[in-house]
Amino acid sequence: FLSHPEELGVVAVGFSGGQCKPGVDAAPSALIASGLLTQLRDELGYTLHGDETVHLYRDLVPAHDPPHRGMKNPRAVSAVTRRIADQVHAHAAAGRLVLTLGGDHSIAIGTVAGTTRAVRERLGREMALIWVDAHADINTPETSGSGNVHGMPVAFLTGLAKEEREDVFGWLGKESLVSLRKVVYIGLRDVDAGEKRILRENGVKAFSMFDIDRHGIGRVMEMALAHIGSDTPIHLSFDVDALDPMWAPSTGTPVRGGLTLREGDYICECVHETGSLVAIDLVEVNPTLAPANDTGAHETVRAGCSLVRCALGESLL
Ligand code: 4U7
Ligand code: MN
Ligand code: MN
Ligand code: MN
Repeated sequence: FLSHPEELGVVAVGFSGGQCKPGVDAAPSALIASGLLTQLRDELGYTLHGDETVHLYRDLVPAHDPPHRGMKNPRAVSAVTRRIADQVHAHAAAGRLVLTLGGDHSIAIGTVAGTTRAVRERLGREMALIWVDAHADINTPETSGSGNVHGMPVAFLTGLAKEEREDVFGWLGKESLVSLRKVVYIGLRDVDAGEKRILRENGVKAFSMFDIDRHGIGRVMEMALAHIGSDTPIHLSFDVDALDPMWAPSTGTPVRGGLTLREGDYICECVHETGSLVAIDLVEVNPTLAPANDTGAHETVRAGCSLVRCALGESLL
């Protein structure tokens, strides 16, 4: 689906407004400092587009941003994700693979809106979305208990959550949405009651940790990709908290009983192997959330780099 599969558009997003813990905005610099982009260029042979500057979007964050429908920082998250959608769209429209380094998971409202629009324009097709996460991130503003938008991106991206006001996600038009039938979850283990109802009522395809234990990650990936169908462009949105805190402790909402690093890498390898990957997000790495003198932040960054390299083909012999 890419006219330039060896060209990588990189968008580094230092944004944390989709949740309340500072520090997740420091992830892109930490990932880049640990050599991720150099490895992609020198070892995997990608041509990188976009500078290594981490975008902070300070000009888009309003001074006064009171809650709307219970959402926290609604105007800031809306304006920043709208800008990200344009950045990602520009790369995808040029036929490049897009790598976005977050940031909290609210930024996927922008990344997925950008790719889905480009895929529709360039190929006239619908895109599939693989969401690897401990959480379903499908709360509507009304079902959310926290008001944190990083728990709502899938609801906005599938049209389950709608808003008229342009400055609070009203800019998301039909062309930016993904069909719920094309969403597949992997790694779920902390899903709110309201979210379970939404998943059930809409028959959303989801592979929880229970399914991974029952069938093994190999069979789960077969079933996940079979659901999407071959010959469908894929956007992979990887929340590092899908990994067990043993591998990725430095994240805002860790949940025990998660994927091993090897299972996470395998998911990324399988998606790479399809040849249908159009974009990947790596989100929710928070290098500041580690006990002092702990190696947790370093390990989490290393795990994140490994996931990205696997999605971009490092394991090919
Ligand atoms: B993440 C939560 F209530 N569901 O809505 C919520 F448990 O992007 C967590 O997956 C959301 O890290 C987690 O706030 C968002 C909560
Ligand atoms: Mn840039
Ligand atoms: Mn999560
Ligand atoms: Mn998430």
